Amino acid sequence: MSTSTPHPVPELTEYLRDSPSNWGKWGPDDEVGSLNYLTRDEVLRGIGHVVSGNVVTLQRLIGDPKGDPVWPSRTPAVRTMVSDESTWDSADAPQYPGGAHYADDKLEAFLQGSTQYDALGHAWYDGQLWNGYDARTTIGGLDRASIRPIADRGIVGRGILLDMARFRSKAALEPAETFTHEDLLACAAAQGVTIEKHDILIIRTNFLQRFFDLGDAFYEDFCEPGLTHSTELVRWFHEIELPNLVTDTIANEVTIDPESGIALPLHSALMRNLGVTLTELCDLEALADACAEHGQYTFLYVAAPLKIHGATGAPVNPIAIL
Ligand code: UVW
Repeated sequence: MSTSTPHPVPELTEYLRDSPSNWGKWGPDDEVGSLNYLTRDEVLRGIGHVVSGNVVTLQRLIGDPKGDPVWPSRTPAVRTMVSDESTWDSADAPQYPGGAHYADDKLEAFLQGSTQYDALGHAWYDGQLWNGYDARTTIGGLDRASIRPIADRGIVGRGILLDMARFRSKAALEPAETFTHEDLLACAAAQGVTIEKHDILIIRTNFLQRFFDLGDAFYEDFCEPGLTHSTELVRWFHEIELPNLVTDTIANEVTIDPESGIALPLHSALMRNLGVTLTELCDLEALADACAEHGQYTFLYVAAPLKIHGATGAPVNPIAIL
């Protein structure tokens, strides 16, 4: 990963001192943060944007024969066959009345290793998670702000696709290429849509096409493109009461902030401080094509991450209904 910076890197505690916070807004026991903005009215608002009934799934294939892109310290999921027809070549094979055979398999996977929802307790600084929970509640499994309350709730609302790659007339954004909330607004205007309060923001970069084009060289000087931190950007997210940020990159923001040199500062400013839920590693290609074909960039967005006790995140196959 590229970590060279022109000056000493500030600590997040100092860097985000004046950053907005939603701690306490939904009570001392809240574990879903800004998803609280997705009320029943927001579900109905999302349904109001269904035009043709075209259903597009947004999950990346797990166990893709062409490879699974992952954050550099993680490894792709491994699926192992436990039983198949060859099992019955053995005299020890289980025998069921009637003679049925079956196939079984299992998956060993990082919960953040493919399309996933991050729990609000997934990332923190200064010894405290979302809503002020003690970071030591993460030891051995998340006692607070795990994925479970988010999975119990589900995520439904109006989705809006911002196709940054197409807006910049590129097949895909470049490594370390950045954009701001002003760029998102300009992209929306070019698409003929307006970002509204409580929208679920879905940003396409198509950066992961480079993984499939380059193979292992993809990880050299690893720095994904994405949103860059500024206090103005965080205030904008706060003002529009954004519940959920969804991208097709591994970590939702530029890997190393070019100005401060901090790694993933928006994980702290948005997830830890505002309670914004992050959804990563989506495959937005079919959605982008459908949106461009019909000039329709808003739709119903539905996601149900898996319910896993104490987990830091969970796989998901989000759905856009246009
Ligand atoms: C990291 O935790 C590094 O990234 P993500 O939020 O993508 O899981």
